[in-house]
Amino acid sequence: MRTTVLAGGVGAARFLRGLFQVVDQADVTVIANTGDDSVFHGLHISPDIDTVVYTTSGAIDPERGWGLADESWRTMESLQRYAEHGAVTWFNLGDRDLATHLWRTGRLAEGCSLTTVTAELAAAWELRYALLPVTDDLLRTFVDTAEGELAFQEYFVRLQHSVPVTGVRFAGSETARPAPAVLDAITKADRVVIAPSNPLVSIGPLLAVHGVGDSLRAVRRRCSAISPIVAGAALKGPADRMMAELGHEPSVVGVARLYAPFVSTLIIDLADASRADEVRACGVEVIVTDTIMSRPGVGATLARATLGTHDATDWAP
Ligand code: FO1
Repeated sequence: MRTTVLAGGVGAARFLRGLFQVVDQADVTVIANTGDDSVFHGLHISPDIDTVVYTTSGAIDPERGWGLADESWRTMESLQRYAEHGAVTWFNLGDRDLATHLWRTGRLAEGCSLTTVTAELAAAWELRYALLPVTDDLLRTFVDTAEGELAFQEYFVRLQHSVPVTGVRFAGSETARPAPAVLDAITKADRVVIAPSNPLVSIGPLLAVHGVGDSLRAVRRRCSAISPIVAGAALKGPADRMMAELGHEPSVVGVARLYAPFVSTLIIDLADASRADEVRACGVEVIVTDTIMSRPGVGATLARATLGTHDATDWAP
């Protein structure tokens, strides 16, 4: 049984940790968002890929949800010296984490694809699942705000996602091709899961890459999604506010409307049980279960419930 997971950052990484308690890593492919990628100090940072790698290898800082545990910040302290000359000091790169960005940037400069260096990183962290960036080409998320158009990390980290968003754009999506193994990973999987990530800026960039949305549509019967919105609120990050700001109801019903073309089942939290019929009215089956993974054991239970939906599904597309 091959499982493919479409992933953003923290929520997806926590879901994967639960999934790997239930299925063999070797039977899983993860397609990661690269719209959050940025270049700081000449280094290529892939936050969602790294969050998935660090979380599933057990090295993540559990409080922050990004970066490594037991981190030190000497380089960032030293960088302050250059701040008045324009050095970016609001995006924090830990001393240990920097090794990942140095390695990635060096390999890309040697001509390696992001797919290759991501596979090398996953192997170096002793991960046995296939981790694929959605594309090897340039794909960058920008958001429209009252301060003008901002690169995603400017909005998310520098402004702490505190400003209203009036639009989202995925630069490069017109020409970005899916990375080599991505479309096969979707169409040949026995089940596809959209992880509990921000539908607009974590899953949105994946769907914007040519062929990804069409491939999901073609296997919709085998696709499910986990709502990142519980009782009208995002568990982490600005997904709820952003949905409201961009005209989507910030609820499981809003998530169902966004995902209905791509998934046949939505997994929603117990807190949203009363809205199950409204989700069904969007043409999507519903599974109600505990989805709040900060509680021990919930990740595995959620993974089991998610995969169970597929066992009960007629797999013909
Ligand atoms: N998030 C922050 O809130 N502040 C940071 O300084 C920060 C640095 C950072 C460095 C490397 C990395 O892989 C992730 C980092 N993140 C930071 C998280 C990242 O901005 C977001 O979690 C994602 O882009 C949204 O999924």
